[in-house]
Amino acid sequence: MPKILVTRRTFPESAAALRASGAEVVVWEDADSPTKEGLIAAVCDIDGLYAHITNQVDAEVMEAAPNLKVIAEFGVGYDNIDINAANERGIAVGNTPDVLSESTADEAFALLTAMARRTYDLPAMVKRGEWGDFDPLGYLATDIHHKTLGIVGMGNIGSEMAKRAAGFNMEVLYFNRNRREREKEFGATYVDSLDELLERSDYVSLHNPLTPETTNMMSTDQFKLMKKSAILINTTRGPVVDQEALYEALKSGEIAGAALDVTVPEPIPADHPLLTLDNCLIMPHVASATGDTRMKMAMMCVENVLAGLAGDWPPYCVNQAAIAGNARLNR
Ligand code: 8YV
Repeated sequence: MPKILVTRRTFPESAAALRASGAEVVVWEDADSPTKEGLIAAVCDIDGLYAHITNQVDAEVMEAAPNLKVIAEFGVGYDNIDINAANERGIAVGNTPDVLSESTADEAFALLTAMARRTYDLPAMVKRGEWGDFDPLGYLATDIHHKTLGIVGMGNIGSEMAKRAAGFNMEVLYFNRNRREREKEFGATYVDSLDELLERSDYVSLHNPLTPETTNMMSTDQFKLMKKSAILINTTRGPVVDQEALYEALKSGEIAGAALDVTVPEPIPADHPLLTLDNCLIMPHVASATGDTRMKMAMMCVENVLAGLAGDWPPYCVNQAAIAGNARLNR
């Protein structure tokens, strides 16, 4: 009987679907994610791993799991998995693309509107009883319509962000490794450098994956290029932004504000300098966290892991070409 480890609690429906396959299913029910040592101990006899962002699935973990055939990541980003190590071992890796694009863009756009129209700070002021007399120059916000949104990374989530911006009469610029045919659907304009996008945008929203090249992609020089009135939105991965440089940029007024769904580390400690700033809004990495979307993601993980156990490619496989191209591996 194949064995599957699910490293966080999951929906009853997804657990039931895994068990219905006849596999033995172990769900990590602890309040905290497994530590590295805990994960290494738990994977020794598993065939399938249903993993989450808090698991660093590296070569050491894979070495400890000689039977491992498939890893199903709960998320579209899989930077927590060492793909080269998986490729070398013929371990198929699946993720959950597309189903979370709209929810993630919804949240990114909500962060944009919260910063622009100050729904992130004024309600708390009202609750504190500090709503003063009417003042034509008081509580001023920033427009969204007819402002420029710069999207970095025009994949599925970036495209959904562009659609939302079009509905708000924004001008949309984007920077991507390749120019996208889909730009016509929402009238987005391609710029061929990040610098140009940063110089021209009133809002900059990050949607590119975390890779060695994009680590600290946004740092002191990039903040200097941005308008002093600009707002940064990050719903991708924390390490894409150099947080010390961001703190300095926000504190000195180099940029006007930032809204982050993702940080380094996660959770961000309560005494982190960014949390002392009035112009920084931080959410606890929840862009995909709606009940409907998380359920769809869970069921995609089920499909991925069960296909892998059956010896098939996971339907949402990220390393099929790499493994299939390696004659040494006889999957
Ligand atoms: C998840 C995400 O919440 O899909 C992603 O890449 O960051 C989020 O949807 C996260 O991966 C939790 O596992």
